[in-house]
Amino acid sequence: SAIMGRIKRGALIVFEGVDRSGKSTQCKKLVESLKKQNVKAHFMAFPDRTTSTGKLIDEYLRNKDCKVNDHAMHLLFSANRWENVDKMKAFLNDGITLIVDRYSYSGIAYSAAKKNMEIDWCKQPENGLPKPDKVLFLMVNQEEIMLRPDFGNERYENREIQKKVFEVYQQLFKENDNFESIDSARSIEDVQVEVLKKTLETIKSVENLPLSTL
Ligand code: DGP
Ligand code: NA
Ligand code: NA
Repeated sequence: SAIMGRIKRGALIVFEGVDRSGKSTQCKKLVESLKKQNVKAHFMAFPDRTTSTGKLIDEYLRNKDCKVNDHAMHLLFSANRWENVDKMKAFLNDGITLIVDRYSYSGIAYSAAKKNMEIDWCKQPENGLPKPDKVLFLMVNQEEIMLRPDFGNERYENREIQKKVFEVYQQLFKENDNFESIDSARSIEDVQVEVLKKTLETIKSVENLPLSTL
């Protein structure tokens, strides 16, 4: 009723960046920070390795010898996002802000980085997914990251691929007005202060606006 008023929707906040740029750490801290301020928030990560498509994706990422057609693999990653759409919309409509570790832009960047994969083709299966209200792109020194001891375990973790992935991300950055660059070469705490500020601003600015689609 008019007296009850509408529930203000949650914001869809996505973190993007190359491997080991600090996304997961920042996402988890951000959900904690928001909850401390009594802002309803929920963490999600893509690929979601727990679902049936996620198990295939996990096998593909961990086993570099696993050969699957690149186009088929792209659609599988996309399906993994589509599987979660109803859940995402339910959270947002309940006024819960979603903090998401990777999304469609990872899908486009990592697939288009491959030979014979065109960026425009890669964008198509993402059409119609909920559009992020803000994409926080974590910027780091790639050379430094690749020296870390835990770098290099999974399929895409090599210099050549990461460089191409970054190039596609740069193009996406130019094309999308929801992208914001965050200097992730600072301390975890300093980065967190900035992402919390951007997130709170975004929540406020979209709470009465409808969710749009990619
Ligand atoms: P993470 O769990 O965030 O480390 O991501 C796993 C890896 O999968 C990472 O190298 C990025 C890549 N990735 C994430 N989403 C997609 C996608 O939609 N398509 C492709 N090809 N790769 C993806
Ligand atoms: Na990774
Ligand atoms: Na390509």
